Amino acid sequence: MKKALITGITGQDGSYLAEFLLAKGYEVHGIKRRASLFNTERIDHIYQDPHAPHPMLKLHYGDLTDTSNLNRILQEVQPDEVYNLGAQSHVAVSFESPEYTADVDAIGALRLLEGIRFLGLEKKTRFYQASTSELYGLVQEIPQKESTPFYPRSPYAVAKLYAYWITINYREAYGLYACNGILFNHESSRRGETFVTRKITRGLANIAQGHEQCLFMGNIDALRDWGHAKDYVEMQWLMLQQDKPDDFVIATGIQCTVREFINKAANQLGIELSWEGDGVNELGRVLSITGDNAPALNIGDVVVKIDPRYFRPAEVETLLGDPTKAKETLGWTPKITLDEMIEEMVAHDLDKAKQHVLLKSKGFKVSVGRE
Ligand code: NDP
Ligand code: GDR
Repeated sequence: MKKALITGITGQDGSYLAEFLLAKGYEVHGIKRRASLFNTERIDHIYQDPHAPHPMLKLHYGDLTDTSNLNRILQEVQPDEVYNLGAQSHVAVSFESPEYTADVDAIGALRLLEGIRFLGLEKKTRFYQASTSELYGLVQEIPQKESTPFYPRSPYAVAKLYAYWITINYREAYGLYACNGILFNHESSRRGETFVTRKITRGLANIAQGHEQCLFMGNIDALRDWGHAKDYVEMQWLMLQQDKPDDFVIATGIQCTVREFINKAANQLGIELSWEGDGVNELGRVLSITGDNAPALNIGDVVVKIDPRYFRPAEVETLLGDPTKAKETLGWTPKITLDEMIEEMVAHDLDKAKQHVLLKSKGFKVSVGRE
C-alpha cells in the first residue's frame, strides 16, 4: 500500500486529490493548519475516525513555515509521494502579504525538499510541486507551453518561480523524482469564494435570490484558460507514476474573458445581461429573465459594477495553455467542459442561496461571508 502526504489537503485541489488517492487504495496523510474555526469542510465527506482500526485518511497539524514540524511529519509518515499543494494561493492577496507569501510558497517547497533529503528519503519519496500559469505573467508567447519564457507579475508568481526552480534543482542535484505541474486556472464548486469564478457564481446566485444587490468586479477583460479541478488532480498523480520525472503544462487550450464567464453564469440562472460603458466604468444590467431562479430581480436592474479596489498593481492579461506534452506523454485529457463546470458551480451556489432564503424565512440568521 502506497502512502501519500498532501500539503494543502483542506484546499480545493487537496480535497479532490485526497478523494482520488483514497479510491486508488493509498493511505493518505494531510497537513492541516490550526485555525480558530473548523477548516475541514471540503474533506468532511472523506473524514475517517482516527479511532477506527485502520483509518486510510490521517490529518496532521502543521504549517509550511515550520521546518521542524514538516521534518517530523515526513519522518513519521515516510511517504512514497509528497504533493505540495499548500500555498497562500491568492494573487491579489500576495501584493498585501508578499513576505508571508514568499515564506509559504517559495521557502515552503524548499523546506519539504530539504526534509526529504535530510531524512535520506530521496530514493523513496516522489515530489509534486504545484506550479502555475502565473509564472508566464507578462506573456511572451501564445499559447504558453513548457518552453515559453517566464515573466512573473506578482509576489505570488515570483515565489512560485523559486519553488519551480528549486524543484528542478533538487531533481538535478540529488536525483530526486521531483516534478512541476504548470497548471492553468482550475475551478469547481469547492473553489475559494474570493477567486473570480466562484465570486461570480456565488454572487449572481445570491443576487438572484435577494441576498446581495450587486457584484463588484475588477478587470473583466482578463482572459483565462479555465478547467475543472477534478480533472487536474488526476494529472498530478499521473506525473508521479512515470519512468522519469518531468514538468508539464496542464490546460484546456481554450480561453475566455471574465466578462464572458459572467454572461455564461448569468445565463445558467436564466438571466441575460447587457453591458454599458467601458472596462473601467462598466455596468452589467438585466436585459431579460426566463425561468424562476431569479425572483429578486427585475428587467433593468444593475447587477455588475466595476470597483477599482479589485484591479491589481500588475495584471496578467491573458493566459492560454498548450497541453500537447501532457496529452502525448501522460495520455491526459480534460473531461469536463467550461460550460459543464459553470453549470455545476451555479447549481451548487443557487442551492446554497435557496437554503439561505428558507432559513431566513424561518427567522434564522444567515452569514453570507465578506471579502
Ligand atoms: P486553495 O487556496 O484552495 O488551498 C490552499 C491550501 O493551502 C489550503 O489547504 C490552505 O489551508 C493551505 N495553506 C495555506 N497556507 C498554508 C501554510 N502556511 N501552511 C500549510 N498549508 C497552508 O488552493 P488550490 O487548491 O486552488 O490550489 C492548490 C495549489 O495549486 C496551490 O499551491 C496553488 O497556488 C496552486 N495552483 C492553483 C491553481 C488553481 O487554479 N486552483 C492553478 C495553479 C496552481 P487552509 O484551508 O487552512 O487555508
Ligand atoms: P488568478 O485567479 O489570479 O488567475 O490566480 P483569480 O480568479 O483571482 O483572477 C482571475 C482574473 O480575474 C480578474 N478579476 C478578478 N479576480 C478576483 N479574484 N476578484 C475580482 O473581483 C476580479 N475581477 C476581475 C483578475 O484580475 C484576474 O485577471 C488563480 C489562483 O488559483 C492561483 O493560485 C493560480 O496559480 C492561478 O489561478 C493559475
